[in-house]
Amino acid sequence: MEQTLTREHQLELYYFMRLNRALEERLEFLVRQNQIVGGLYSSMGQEAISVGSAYALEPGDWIAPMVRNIGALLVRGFKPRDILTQNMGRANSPTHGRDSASHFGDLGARHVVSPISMLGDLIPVMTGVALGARLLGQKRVAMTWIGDGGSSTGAFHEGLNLAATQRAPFVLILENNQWAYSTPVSRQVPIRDLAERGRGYGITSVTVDGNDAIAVFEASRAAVAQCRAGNGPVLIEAKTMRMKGHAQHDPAEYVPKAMHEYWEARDPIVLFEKYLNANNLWDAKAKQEIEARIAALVKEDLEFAENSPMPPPELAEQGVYCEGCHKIEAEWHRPKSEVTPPKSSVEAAWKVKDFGGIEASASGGNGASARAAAKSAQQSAAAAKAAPAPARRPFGRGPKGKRGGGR
Ligand SMILES: Cc1ncc(C[n+]2csc(CCOP(=O)(O)OP(=O)(O)O)c2C)c(N)n1
Ligand SMILES: [Mg+2]
Repeated sequence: MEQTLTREHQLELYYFMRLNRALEERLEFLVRQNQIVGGLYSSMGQEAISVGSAYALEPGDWIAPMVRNIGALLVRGFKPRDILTQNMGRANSPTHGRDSASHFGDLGARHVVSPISMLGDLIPVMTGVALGARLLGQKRVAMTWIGDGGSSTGAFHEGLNLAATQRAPFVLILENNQWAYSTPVSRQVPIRDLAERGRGYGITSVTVDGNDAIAVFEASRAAVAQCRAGNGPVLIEAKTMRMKGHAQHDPAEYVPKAMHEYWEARDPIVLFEKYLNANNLWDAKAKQEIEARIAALVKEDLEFAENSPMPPPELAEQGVYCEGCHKIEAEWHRPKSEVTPPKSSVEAAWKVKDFGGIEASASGGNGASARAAAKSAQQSAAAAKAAPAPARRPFGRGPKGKRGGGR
């Protein structure tokens, strides 16, 4: 595939992945120091997915991260101090201490919709965001992430079907990290490649190595371009591994040792370092500079977070309902008259060519196979007629001829 990233871009990808990991390593220490409010859901080993996919978007596009997508938040411009204060429940965190983990967003400049805990629900929501942007005449793409487990929820399937039928400019990154709590993919879904789920809805669906940041970026870039050209949506299955337990409380002893080792040898950051070396994109000095920059930033922001106050108790009763705290206003990029009645109720712009019958469709199709299918259906109907009818008890009668208990 055509290489679209400059050396600076590639070093920036590395920087975000390393910052993602450095932050989560620090958060793990903070859990042990009892400084974290709520659970900590590590994305260790999955950094290439959050960073590589979010990096393919333009500033005006929309994202909705899940808990393992700190990397996407960093790409979107959030600072380590936002993530640290948020996880530590401090008054100056993005949610002012009201919520934890990466449960925050920014409907303003950064275009980040907050996560929804109910798995799958972000799919119809972000499809709606994508459709809303299209209605306003904006050329914007919406992206969210889902796990292998989350891909079995009803909302996943309903949302994806809506996105497909509306050709929404929507990109779904399906992080197949092999586990949903303690359930392996093989015990949850009867298929190996979860991209099949998107194909079932007629959506462009691809599978990529989720531990290869460039592969994730390139697949996402192509998906975003397809959406922007009006030919979306796209599902990208990124194969990876959840390298820690579900959250900090879970030692994940159910994970086979050999499986863990298999993925350990494919660490996305180590792989990317090898790639940068092999392509002479950096040297020891450049690596050292990035490491020093990250260490200084995390240290400074950790001090900031540790010195930040806890929220005052009375804050809990404020801001439950919107009290003019943010202005939500449509940003029209097309004349409103174009989409307001009576124009919206004009004659349908589409044509129905396939009437859906078993015979060859009006738009063409394989007439021979349709006729064969019709013939075989007729034959089974005739065979069913010839077979003796099964013995049946009269409806509503119990074993001794009394009336049954009803239905
Ligand atoms: C609709 C719904 N059902 C159940 C849960 C509880 N739950 C939270 S995380 C999780 C496992 C998710 O697994 P997966 O989607 O593979 O994501 P991963 O944790 O591997 O990133 C479950 C069942 C939930 N949040 N929402
Ligand atoms: Mg999973």
